[in-house]
Amino acid sequence: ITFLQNKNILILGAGLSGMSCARFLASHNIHFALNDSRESAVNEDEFAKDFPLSTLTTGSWDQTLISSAQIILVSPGIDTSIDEISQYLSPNVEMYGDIELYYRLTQTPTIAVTGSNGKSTVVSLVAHIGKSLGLNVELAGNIGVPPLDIIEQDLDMLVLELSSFQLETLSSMNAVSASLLNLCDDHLDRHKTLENYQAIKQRIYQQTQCAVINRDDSASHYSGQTKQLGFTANKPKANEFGICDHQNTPYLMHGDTPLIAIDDLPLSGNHNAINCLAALALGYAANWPLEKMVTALTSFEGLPHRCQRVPSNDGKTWINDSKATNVGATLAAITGLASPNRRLILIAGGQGKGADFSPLTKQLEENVDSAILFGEDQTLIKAVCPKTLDVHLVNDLGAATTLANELTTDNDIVLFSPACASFDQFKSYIARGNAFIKHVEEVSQCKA
Ligand code: UMA
Ligand code: ADP
Repeated sequence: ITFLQNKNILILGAGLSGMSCARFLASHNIHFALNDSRESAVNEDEFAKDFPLSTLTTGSWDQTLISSAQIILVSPGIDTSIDEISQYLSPNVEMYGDIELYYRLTQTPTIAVTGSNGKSTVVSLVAHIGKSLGLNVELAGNIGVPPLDIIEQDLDMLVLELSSFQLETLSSMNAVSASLLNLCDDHLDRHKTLENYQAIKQRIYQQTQCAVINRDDSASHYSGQTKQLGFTANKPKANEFGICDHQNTPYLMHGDTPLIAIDDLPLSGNHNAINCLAALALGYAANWPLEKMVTALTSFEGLPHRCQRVPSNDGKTWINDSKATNVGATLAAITGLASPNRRLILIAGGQGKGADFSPLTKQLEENVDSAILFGEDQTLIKAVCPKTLDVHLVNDLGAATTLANELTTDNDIVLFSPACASFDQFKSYIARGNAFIKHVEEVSQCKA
């Protein structure tokens, strides 16, 4: 901790990450300045009470604080390349995030996961498996728990979800195993190019003893010297994880050994079978017992807002996939739900974050009967819809749900998988998913 003492420390951002840094420093009697560009980011009286030795500045980025800081602890949501910050940084400043600080202070064994889609599902699966094995395991990172908040815990394993923003400032992690699950266009508004985004995600492999590779996605491959273990949706290599037919049913496999029928997994969709393989590979690389891990998979209940069925008694299947905030997630949902005998209506739209929507065209053509589009970037999605598709533009999610109800009858599937961020019309994907559930309750009751 001595490297933090007697330094000018500036925390940028007063959200979850920034406040965890503040609490940690205060618990060691180290004072700091906290700067948030938004007004009323924190309650000033509470701040003064909790951190009497430290200062709070809100409303704009403070040039004096930035230029005089020796250490800047930056929150993941803040783009430090903007002029208001970058041009005031001192040449000797050390700038990193809360997770880097955690690993400069502790050697907690870690399983780490990044990727465009499936991170939360895979880390939750790994944590569930670890707990089922009787281990002392905690989840942290992008899933919502800053690791500094649990630094005092003596864990058998920290299971860490890492966003590209968090990896950008991380270099001291030494994970037992780590995976870049997959990559598709996302966050290009900040990372500019897919190559740049991929290079940041690949940093995870430089900080692990075993790189867990998705053999089906070249962006997940790694050319470094680290030990590797692969997973694939096809026949696996010896000692790796994959999927094969066994007794005419698709099974998760370890090399030539069948592990469990995909139909016996509680999570539906091919992408979730792959998520299970990734979780098994990550645990296997940490020497967790395979047979017990497979048993643990069967009691995992899944996470809300990810291809989650919304209860209704109208004979239709309503699916809330509000967490699909990019094109890759929506493609996985359409592929997973498409059925030759049932009509599929897609509700999508929101903030596109600069993504290319054109990978949707083929799936829309093959598997979707109608598309209902709302939100800021609805016309960008409309532009990639095949000409033959029945497309409707509406103002908001309520209107989209009402129209979906009118367009459907018994046995049809309505998939709400937006392929976009929610921030144009909602506070978060959770608020958006909850709004959808409420709209479904209303419209399905109207008809009942
Ligand atoms: N802020 C400014 N100016 C800005 C941007 C932010 O002042 O231009 C301030 C905000 O007022 C706020 C603070 O910075 O007070 C917020 O910091 P933050 O946006 O980094 O958010 P945190 O609350 O610290 O949460 C972060 C992650 N947020 C982001 O990466 C945007 C959380 O991931 C994560 O759960 C948390 O750390 C704990 O690790 C959220 C997320 O949306 C869920 N992640 C993205 C995703 O999953 O797609 C990457
Ligand atoms: P993340 O934490 O990376 O956002 P989640 O597990 O929360 O991932 O899932 C986000 C979205 O991606 C959901 O819509 C989910 O159905 C979809 N998804 C989950 N796993 C995968 C995968 N392996 N490939 C593509 N999409 C996926």
